[in-house]
Amino acid sequence: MKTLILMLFVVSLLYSCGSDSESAKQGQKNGKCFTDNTCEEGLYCSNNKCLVKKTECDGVTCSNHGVCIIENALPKCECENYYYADGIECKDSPKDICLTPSANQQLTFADVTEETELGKSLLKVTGSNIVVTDLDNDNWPDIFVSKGDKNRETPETPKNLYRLLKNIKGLGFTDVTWTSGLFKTQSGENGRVASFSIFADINGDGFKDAFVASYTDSSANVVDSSDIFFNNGDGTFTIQPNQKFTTSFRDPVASVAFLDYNKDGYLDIYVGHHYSTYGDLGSCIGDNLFEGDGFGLFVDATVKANLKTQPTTTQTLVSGKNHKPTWGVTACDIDGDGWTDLMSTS
Ligand SMILES: [Ca+2]
Ligand SMILES: [Ca+2]
Ligand SMILES: [Ca+2]
Ligand SMILES: [Ca+2]
Repeated sequence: MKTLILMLFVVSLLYSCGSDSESAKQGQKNGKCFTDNTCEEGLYCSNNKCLVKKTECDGVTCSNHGVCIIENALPKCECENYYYADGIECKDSPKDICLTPSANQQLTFADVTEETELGKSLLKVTGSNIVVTDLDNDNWPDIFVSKGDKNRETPETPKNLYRLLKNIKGLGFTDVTWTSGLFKTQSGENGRVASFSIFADINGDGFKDAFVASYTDSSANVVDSSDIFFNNGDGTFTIQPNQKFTTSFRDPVASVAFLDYNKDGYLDIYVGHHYSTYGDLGSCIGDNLFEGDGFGLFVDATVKANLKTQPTTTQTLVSGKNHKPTWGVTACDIDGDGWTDLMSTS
């Protein structure tokens, strides 16, 4: 009988030892983590111990610079100031949009204007505005250049006010100004006021759409609206129904920036307005922020975003809250808190 009890004790000891060694295996529940601080699927590593995930945020450290929240059933980091969320990490450098090449970067440039034929027939625009962007997603950057003029140009009356140039796989450029649809008016004619343009994918189809600005102050002979154009997916564009991007009859839009100010995933537009009558501070109408719905519709959110300025009076001049003639605007997360900031210069 004593022998049987001893045997049972040994068997039970062996069993419990075996059970302990199973649970202690690396990567398993309650075991140590693998050497790269991971565990088997469904588990996460905490203090070198593998624990069962109860929520999607378990195991998400946000690089120890933020907190994990669950949004649409997925983990997401809300990061501290000076950090931004990249997946489930909080990174400590500014987004690329705020970076410029460092001074010690050895960049060299060669003049290829003639070689690419830009110096010959293609580019006679005495342009002050240039945008380089890939309009047809062929990975070759295309060029929009404009003079910033207040007049219309048509195919029949060329004035070299603007040109859209498609990159031919690095071999040169071809003029697609009149075939692109980007210079059509609301009435469908080819040739509009196109003082400058900026590009971004407004409707999320992967192709860059355009905001074509019409700078038409009191000296302009013709008034075109500033308009949204959707990219058809091949570098041609379709004008969208007119929306008022101004609060006055004239639309002296001097500079524009796309941003997502409220982080709803839909691009918004900040529009900087110059003088309505050049030199007359009283003619300024102030900048406006327009909130986008992702489908091309924008509504004025200037007041809602506390960006409203006032007509020029002695009081508003002193407080600095008067409408000013804006020359340039830009949008960028200056302080790295994840919220895009604005700069408007006058
Ligand atoms: Ca291209
Ligand atoms: Ca698009
Ligand atoms: Ca938005
Ligand atoms: Ca910010």
